[in-house]
Amino acid sequence: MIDSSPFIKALKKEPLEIPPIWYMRQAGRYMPEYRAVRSKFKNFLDMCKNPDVCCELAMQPIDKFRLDASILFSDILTIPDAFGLGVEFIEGKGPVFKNPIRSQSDIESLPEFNPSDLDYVYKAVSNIRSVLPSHIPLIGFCGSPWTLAAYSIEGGSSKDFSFTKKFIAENSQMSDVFLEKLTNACFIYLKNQVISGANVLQIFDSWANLLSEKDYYEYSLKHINKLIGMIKNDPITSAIPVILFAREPKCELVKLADSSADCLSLFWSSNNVDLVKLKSKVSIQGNLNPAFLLESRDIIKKETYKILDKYNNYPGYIFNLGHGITPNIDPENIKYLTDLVRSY
Ligand code: 1CP
Repeated sequence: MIDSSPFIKALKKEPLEIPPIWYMRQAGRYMPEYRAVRSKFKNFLDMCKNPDVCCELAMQPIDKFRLDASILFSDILTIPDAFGLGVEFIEGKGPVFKNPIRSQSDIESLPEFNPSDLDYVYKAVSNIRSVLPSHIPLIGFCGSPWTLAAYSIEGGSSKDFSFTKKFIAENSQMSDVFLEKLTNACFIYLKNQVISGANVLQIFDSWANLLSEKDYYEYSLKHINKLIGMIKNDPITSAIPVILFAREPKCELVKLADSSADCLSLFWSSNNVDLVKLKSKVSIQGNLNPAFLLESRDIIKKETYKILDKYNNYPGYIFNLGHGITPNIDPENIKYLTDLVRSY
């Protein structure tokens, strides 16, 4: 049933008449239904720790827009939280870590990752899978080791992550140890999501843009390659398609395609994509700039058609945004966009 869904077919690079559609951050603050549930929780992570609520939130955009894929409702920062770094989301400030990584000894003394600390996530996956129509695939996800390390070292979000950059330059070897620990944790975490019912996996390298090309290979892509290698070599996860999202990496996209990811999710500024080089390797997902959804319907249409014209003949193309839906976007525009793509 799942294998014949348009989304899975696209991930296997099969050409389709109409591209499957889903949206990064399809569940979130732009939806009044989400805000109603969110208002009952002070700390965002407490909400993520409630599998019934996660199930309800994951289903909201599916029920409202009849999308072709569902994504687990959770966050990438569950792993640093499980390592004891004390993640909290503070209104207007974003994530704040009580115990960030500040020294080599903080890395040495990290507790062993205990996968069962994230049982609440696996339970959310199985709850969502049990209510999701059987033909709609469920995407499980994690942050890339590098992106998780950046938040953990910085102690939260930042414009330029300058503390993190200085830390890795001064503690290169120990940073590698930390990245290894995160890579192994990501694998076990994703494997448990698959055991619980995830049909597809996406890795978010949201801070790929912070690194020079050389450092990107060393601190991020090397570990992503290892993570996807583990997924592709484990009998439980080997058949699960993997999508890689990297925000403006400084290397050529074909280098990401060589990671053995099945699909590249393109950031909205990735315009000069060498489709010929990518064609035999990966399917493509993306990449309308979410900011266009704040514009008039005419502009939304024009910009959407530009994307569809470009990727129309690419085998295994999946329509998505080039980053997440922002809280200021009108849900009616998501409906308009979805209809637009389906009637193209
Ligand atoms: O207060 C609120 O309501 C919290 C808003 C929110 C939501 C809805 C956060 C806080 N996370 C999420 C859910 C979420 N996050 C999902 C599932 C929902 C869906 O996609 O439908 C997913 C897949 C994520 C992934 C995530 N979290 C990423 C990777 C994708 C990306 O945007 O690049 C990242 C970077 C995060 C970290 C994060 N989570 C939340 C915040 C405010 C942040 C920090 C963002 C920053 O550094 O600016």
